[in-house]
Amino acid sequence: MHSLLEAAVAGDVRALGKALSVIEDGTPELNELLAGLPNSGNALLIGVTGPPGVGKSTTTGALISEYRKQGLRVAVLAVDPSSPVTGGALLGDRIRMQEHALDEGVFIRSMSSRGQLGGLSSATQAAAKVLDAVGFDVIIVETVGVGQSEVDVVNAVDTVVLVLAPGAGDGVQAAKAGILEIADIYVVNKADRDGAEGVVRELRSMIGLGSQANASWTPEIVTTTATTGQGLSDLVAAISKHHDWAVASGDRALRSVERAKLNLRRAVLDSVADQLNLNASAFDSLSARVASGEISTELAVEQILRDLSNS
Ligand SMILES: Nc1nc2c(ncn2[C@@H]2O[C@H](COP(=O)(O)OP(=O)(O)O)[C@@H](O)[C@H]2O)c(=O)[nH]1
Ligand SMILES: [Mg+2]
Repeated sequence: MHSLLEAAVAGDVRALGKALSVIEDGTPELNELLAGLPNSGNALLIGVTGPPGVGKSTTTGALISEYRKQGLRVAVLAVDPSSPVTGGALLGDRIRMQEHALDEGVFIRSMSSRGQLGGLSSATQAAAKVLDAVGFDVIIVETVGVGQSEVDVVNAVDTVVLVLAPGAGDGVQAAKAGILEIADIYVVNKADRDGAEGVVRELRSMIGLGSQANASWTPEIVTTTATTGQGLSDLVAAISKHHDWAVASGDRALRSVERAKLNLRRAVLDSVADQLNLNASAFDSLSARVASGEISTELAVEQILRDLSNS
């Protein structure tokens, strides 16, 4: 693994692909190895999320073009939380980004989570860390839909772009999934279609109603037609603006501490669960004593924690 990472950092694309597969599989040594990676933390880490069909992949493809014009190297992680195997949706995504397939400054990869502790969110963070170390300037994480897993995945990025389009109930769907509140930038795509103005209005009122967690950043609404590239330079500008704000305000640092907290909590809980499974017979007999009323649940917990710290 270590030599894989070294080769990847040195520019070996196949080694990079293999390293990302190892991340997906989630080996226990992974975290240690990742900790040794040169981490510039300079990459622009963008999450693109939103309901299926609104144009996330088309927008991502258009973003690649914009950043390539600036001479930046771009990596895309197309993340599918629902399926352990690469699904049809991701196949379509790849086709929509195919014009970039032969560009050496572009790396596109589908990702799922097969065994990673902490699930897709940590797998995505680990992959982003590797891509950053390899020297990509922009890392775009595209998710397939809206749901809790998407919320987890967007927690792994610095700037969250929520894409919506004219159509039945998209905004409502995103609101229900809890994604509306965590977006930094709203894209109303398919501006060439009727109804885009309505979505902008709907968004304005939804944003206005919700109390914004971070008052010093006012989420931007950008209107695009991803298929023609119209509005894409506005989106790039909005992303830069958010990035600059996040760095200057300390929000970027704050998010990375929040991320570490979440990962740590999850790792601790996973580790305790593993230990309980290892000591199943002791756990069973404690449970029996709680059931008979011999000891309270609270006392049993204390004993378990004491045993864990002694083991
Ligand atoms: N009319 C129109 N169609 C678009 C636009 N952007 C994407 N599409 C089309 O919408 C469909 C779904 O796009 P895709 O990028 O795969 O959506 P995703 O599921 O959110 O990734 C495709 O047929 C795109 O060509 C747009 O700005 N205008
Ligand atoms: Mg897509």
